[in-house]
Amino acid sequence: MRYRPTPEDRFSFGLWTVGWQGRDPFGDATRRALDPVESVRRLAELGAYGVAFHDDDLIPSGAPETERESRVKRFRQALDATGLVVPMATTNLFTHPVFKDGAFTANDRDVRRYALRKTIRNIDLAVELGARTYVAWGGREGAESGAAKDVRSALDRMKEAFDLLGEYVTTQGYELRFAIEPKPNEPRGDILLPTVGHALAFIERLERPALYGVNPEVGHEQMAGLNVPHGIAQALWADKLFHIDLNGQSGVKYDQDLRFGAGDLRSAFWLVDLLESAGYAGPRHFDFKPPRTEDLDGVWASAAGCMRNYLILKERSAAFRADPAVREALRAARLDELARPTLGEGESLAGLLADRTAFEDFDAETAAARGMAFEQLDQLAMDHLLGVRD
Ligand SMILES: [Mn+2]
Repeated sequence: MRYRPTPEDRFSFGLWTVGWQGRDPFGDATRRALDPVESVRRLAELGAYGVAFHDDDLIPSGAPETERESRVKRFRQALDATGLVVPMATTNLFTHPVFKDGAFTANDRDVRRYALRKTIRNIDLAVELGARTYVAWGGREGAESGAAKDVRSALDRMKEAFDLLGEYVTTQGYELRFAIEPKPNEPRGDILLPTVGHALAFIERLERPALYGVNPEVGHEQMAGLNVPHGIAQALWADKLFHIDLNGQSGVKYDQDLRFGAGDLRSAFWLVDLLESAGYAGPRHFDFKPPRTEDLDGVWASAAGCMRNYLILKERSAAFRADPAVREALRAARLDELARPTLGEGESLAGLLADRTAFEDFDAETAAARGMAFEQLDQLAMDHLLGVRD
């Protein structure tokens, strides 16, 4: 069947996505709680290959050790029975009121120490279940007012936390890398490390930068008004795209977490085109929330829609790249020129400075008059996206 997902597509879902009960700031839950075992079974049936979890998705906060063990055992049995894997896990550092001022950057030192211990405890479980990526979304690392958070001190504490986590996985010999997830706001008024660019710059200040990458979420970058494929491309360029959260968002507004392909469809098309052409090998992870209007049938329809839309866009992108008219349009738009180094082979800065054709004799008026032919190229993309190109 066309657009039928298989484990080779590496689609994964968080337990918190299909398991979201529809509680929002204005209304109560509209759906019953889902047993993680049921989610694993349904996701496997739909063609997913992986499932991700926060510690608290699997084990309620404060549960006694015996309950923890039995819940982990049931979950592991469901994984074994379905063949689903756990590529990634993360920590809930935002639901319990103790995290109201953040976790790694909470002003209260005892809260920071508790957050680190909670994270390390779940890292052990993540590794035990086979995860190779540990996502860090601080959630409430931020502020609503100016003097409440000394951002430079908070970044010192954030660095301290990540350096300690890096030391922990290194000394344990774990093959686990961290993926920092940026978000500009919500639930805090402003959140630290708000965009992919902020996170990439932060990582270079850590003691073991190779251990850390980013986990960009489509909607989060759009909430900041940014071009998602551009941010992802820079993460790929820096060799830091360790994981990705795919979903849908319509512009700068609250975090919509729509299914992938809903919201900004053109951005989704260029994102799939980028991931596939760059050879991104990690999980295609969906971090979405089936709208609270839906019953459980709607939840599974929404999850299936995420994967179906990815596969449709993958097919559309491949058709776009294979079209001879597109190849010609790419040449007309001089993408081949962009791929050429600005200096000639073996040429040095001195060569550039000595080259009169580069400046003194350069005819800027003629160069300025050249059309870039981008509109024709973009219309071809539109035709392929809409499926109207023969
Ligand atoms: Mn989101």
